[in-house]
Amino acid sequence: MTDYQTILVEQRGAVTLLTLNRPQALNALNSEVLKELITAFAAYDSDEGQRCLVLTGSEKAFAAGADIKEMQAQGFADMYASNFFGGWERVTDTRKPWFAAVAGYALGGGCEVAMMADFILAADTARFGQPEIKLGVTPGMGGSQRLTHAVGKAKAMEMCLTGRMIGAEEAERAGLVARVVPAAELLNEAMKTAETIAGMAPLAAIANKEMVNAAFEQGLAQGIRFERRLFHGLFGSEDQKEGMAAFVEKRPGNWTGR
Ligand code: CO8
Repeated sequence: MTDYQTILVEQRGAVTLLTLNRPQALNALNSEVLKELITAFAAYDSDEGQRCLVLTGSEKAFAAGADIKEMQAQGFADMYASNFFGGWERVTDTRKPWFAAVAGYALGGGCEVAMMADFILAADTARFGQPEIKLGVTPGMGGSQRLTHAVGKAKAMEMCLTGRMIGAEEAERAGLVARVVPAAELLNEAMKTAETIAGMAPLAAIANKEMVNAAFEQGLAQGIRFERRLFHGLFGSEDQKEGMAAFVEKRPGNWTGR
């Protein structure tokens, strides 16, 4: 297995558990973390035995943002020439399901990475915010777009303009997180949820993910057409035959991913 410095990767059955591991910097995201995440996500996506991935951090911080110390001295030309942090698209291009299990701080880039996930499962200790304005900058990893899609203009604007953090309950009410669980239960709940997803027909999981994401990328009529085409397409799969036969025969489906 690849030797990672800033993340921990563990396979638990069909679930990949990926833990951000820079405790000295509250899991701040630097170029090394991004490079390792790209490798780990690509390995997950191409491993047929892995069916769901959980991205998590520590009790204190999912991630306290992009690494300010790495960015501090850079100028426009440095950022633009290196397309700094442009590689995150390689994480969001992951086709198979993955979600974020967030405890503690998810700030700036940390909040943005959590929002890249298919959904967020939050501990009651989770705190979300886009405090970049306090550093004289803005979100830069999709936060202004994804946060606004998730919580609407009023709350997104208030959070971006003031840097105010919101707690897990407020985040759930606002639609930012799927579910809040007690902090002590976060990992158990995340594994249970991941195992549920891992137990589903793999092609259907990818198709469900693609069509829900389409709702953010295209208009309603186009999205509905896309959904119908994918739905039709699954009738060319063995797992559709198996899933429907299993229902009629009152037994669990036995998936091949074909
Ligand atoms: N970057 C680098 N180091 C950090 C970061 C960070 N984002 N956050 C925390 N650390 C470090 C601290 O410097 C400290 O290190 P040291 O012990 O060497 O001084 C260590 O982690 C522990 O942090 P604190 O002592 O500050 O811990 P506290 O419990 O007192 O405070 C907070 C916790 C409130 C989370 C505080 O650390 C904080 O405010 N952190 C910064 C939060 C922030 O501003 N995040 C946004 C960063 S900018 C960003 O994410 C932009 C993303 C877009 C990039 C796109 C590029 C194209």
